[in-house]
Amino acid sequence: MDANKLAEQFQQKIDADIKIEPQDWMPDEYRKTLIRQISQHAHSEIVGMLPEGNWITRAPSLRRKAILLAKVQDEAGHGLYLYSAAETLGITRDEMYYQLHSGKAKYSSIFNYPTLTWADMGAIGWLVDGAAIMNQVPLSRCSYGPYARAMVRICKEESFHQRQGFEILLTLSKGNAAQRKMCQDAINRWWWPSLMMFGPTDNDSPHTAQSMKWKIKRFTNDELRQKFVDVCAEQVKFLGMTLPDKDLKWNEERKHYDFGPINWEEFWNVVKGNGPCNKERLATRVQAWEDGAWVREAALAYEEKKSARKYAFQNTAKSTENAPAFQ
Ligand code: BYC
Repeated sequence: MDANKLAEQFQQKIDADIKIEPQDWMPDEYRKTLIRQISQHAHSEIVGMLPEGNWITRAPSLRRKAILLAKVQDEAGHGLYLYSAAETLGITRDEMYYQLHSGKAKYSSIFNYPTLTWADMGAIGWLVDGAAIMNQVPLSRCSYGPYARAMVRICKEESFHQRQGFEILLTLSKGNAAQRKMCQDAINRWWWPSLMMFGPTDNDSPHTAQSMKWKIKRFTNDELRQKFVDVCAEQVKFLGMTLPDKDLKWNEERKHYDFGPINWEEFWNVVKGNGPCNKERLATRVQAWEDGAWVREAALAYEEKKSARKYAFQNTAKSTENAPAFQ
């Protein structure tokens, strides 16, 4: 069948909401887009462990420590499901790790900001995981089967993460003046970077139009950002805190909140590697990879020894198959 006919049938499947599976024909650009997005997403989960991992030893109670530890472990799991989903498209895990460790791959801008106080754990859970859920629930309906299925479990866990973050902030918001101040300060610092997580405006997003046509994305960057603002503008009231935006105002005509301008210069600066923690995050990640070399080598050596033993056993079994039984 010629390429045009295949492309036409492919789009018809997408339009009919039929999932694309790894063995199905797909345009090269669809494959490339998915590898790009899923691998960036996987890297974000893995690098995303660092800002919070930083607070595990300093959590204010055993309960908080256990919860934070579980959350950070969940993020490692999300990274692994996503690397597996990307592997179904023909890229190896080693290639993806190489891209991350060499600084060639992108990961979410949000993880290049520092976590200065315990309240940041709350703000990350509420805002960062909240933005992640807003973006990822529609991805569980995306056209590529393995990505969509990975997102189902990820979203369930993200929703627990978001609640635990909100609960940290709620506790602080009911605390003393210093705790309330810490809570407001964390919200102030994480609000704008969280809005940047949704990516550039639709006019400046080179990939959105095609990804919408392929149903990789089900909503545009601006649509998701607006939904997020609308939700947070209401939720912040329960905390008795404010969002750091003097232009935030309900617009009765649009039935949405209006909000102030995003600092896109800051966003691109962080994406290009010049945010407050880019270098530190990458160096920590590479160090963790190097520190883990002995575990990978030991696992490989064990596996080789196991297969050598199995091979030797099979050969022995074969050579004794016709031998007379012992009396
Ligand atoms: N940061 O045309 P666009 C998490 C790049 S993890 C850095 O809109 P697209 C969590 C974009 O890659 C959160 N780069 O692209 C984990 C592109 O560059 P390239 C991660 C960004 O792909 C632990 C260029 O800008 N979530 O939730 O159509 C703890 C143009 O953008 C960013 C995902 O990865 C950014 N914020 O749309 C807690 C979700 N934004 O590739 C939480 C899956 C844009 O051309 N990904 N860029 O060099 C997506 O939904 C989409 O990839 C995006 C961007 C909406 C992020």
